[in-house]
Amino acid sequence: MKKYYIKNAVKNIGQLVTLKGWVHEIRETSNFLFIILRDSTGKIQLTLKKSESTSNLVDIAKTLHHEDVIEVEGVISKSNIARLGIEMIPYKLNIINRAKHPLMLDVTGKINAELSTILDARFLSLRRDDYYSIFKIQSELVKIIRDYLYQQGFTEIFSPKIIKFATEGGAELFKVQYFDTEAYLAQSPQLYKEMCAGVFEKVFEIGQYYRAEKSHTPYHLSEFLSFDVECAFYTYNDVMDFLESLLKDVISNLYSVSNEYFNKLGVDKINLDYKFERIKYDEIILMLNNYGLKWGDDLTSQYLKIVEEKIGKKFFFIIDWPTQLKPFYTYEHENNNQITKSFDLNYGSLEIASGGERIYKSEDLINKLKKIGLKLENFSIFIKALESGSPPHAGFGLGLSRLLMILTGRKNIKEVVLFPRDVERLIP
Ligand code: AMO
Repeated sequence: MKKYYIKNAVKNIGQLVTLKGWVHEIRETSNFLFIILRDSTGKIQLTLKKSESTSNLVDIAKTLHHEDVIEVEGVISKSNIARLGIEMIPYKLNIINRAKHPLMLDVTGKINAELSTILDARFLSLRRDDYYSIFKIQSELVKIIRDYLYQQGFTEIFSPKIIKFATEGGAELFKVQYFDTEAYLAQSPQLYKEMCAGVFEKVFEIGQYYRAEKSHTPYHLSEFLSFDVECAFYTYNDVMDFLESLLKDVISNLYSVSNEYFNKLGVDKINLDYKFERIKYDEIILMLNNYGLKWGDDLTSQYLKIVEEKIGKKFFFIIDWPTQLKPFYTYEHENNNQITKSFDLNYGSLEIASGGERIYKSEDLINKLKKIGLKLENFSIFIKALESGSPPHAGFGLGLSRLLMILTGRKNIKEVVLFPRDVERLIP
């Protein structure tokens, strides 16, 4: 049976329709009973005039509570007082399923709740206008990214999430029992996207990855949503050009498609009308030379906050990182093996992506693995792939939820993840 959605009601003034949804709010005056009915497409006021409605209908309506699931039949009419300018005058009301009270959370958003309650009661907090808007924006964001990449000739890939060897550092791995052997949850699709770029040339993946990081920051999760790209015959400068135009295009498209949701959130649109600066790691060290940072140190968030104060809250790349700070697969500069052809993309102090040019010659990779003490046999299949006609290639991984945080003006990544996973949270 086809469902009739509230968003279409406005086109059907004077018609008799059946609506199904949730009781969002109830208000009673001496002459009227007003129910705000909500479905996934919007809200509409049901107006019951106590003297006119059949008493049976009013009696049923008086037993309703927030979040009861109901079905109403009635006529859509224009209204001078109802929000949206329309209302329904019901003549039939059926209760499909009652919600058990007290509910874990107030869905109207009038009573604020702690983040932990919001996350425990996700099935309810998603019904609030703000969280509903965030995840509608996320859905559009992913669709726009996919459309953009398909238009540009990319192939979407799906790499395994259960793997045998680490790619992004051994300390952050979740171990899983895999039949009678040990396996790990993938930290990124790194080596798989590289192997696929050796065939399809331009590949991407949007998927969840796992880091057993015991971090308690507002930007780290143990399961995070990553948007990965890898392109054969691209340099790291090509990839930065590509990432910059992708973000500019995607975000401006998102603002127009999801305007209604950004308005509901009341957040300002971020300005993208500038060239993303490419600042060398060395220049950042110089910029911070009064703060005790020395060459080779990682740029932790305390330092990045100082950089943000100096250059402002905007997108910029930090390029040419010291070799020891980047993963083993990152290419070093030909004329200086202390630095790599790598970058991070930041929005102010928050890193949202990192990437670079990859080692594509097997002998270079073998030397690198030996130099840093990683076991060659763990990478034997990847080395074979590099020996089988591997093109030069470059790519990036972008934390989609970090981008969503920036776009929706949220301070904690958990707000923009449906069912986040961190050190303390495994349920729901
Ligand atoms: P990296 O480890 O820097 O690079 O990850 C890429 C981006 O993913 C996001 N991110 C996270 N988001 C939330 N919680 C986490 N625990 C978390 N860890 C990472 C960040 C980060 O910039 N293979 C490389 C990418 C590449 O070179 O293609 C990689 O994984 O936004």
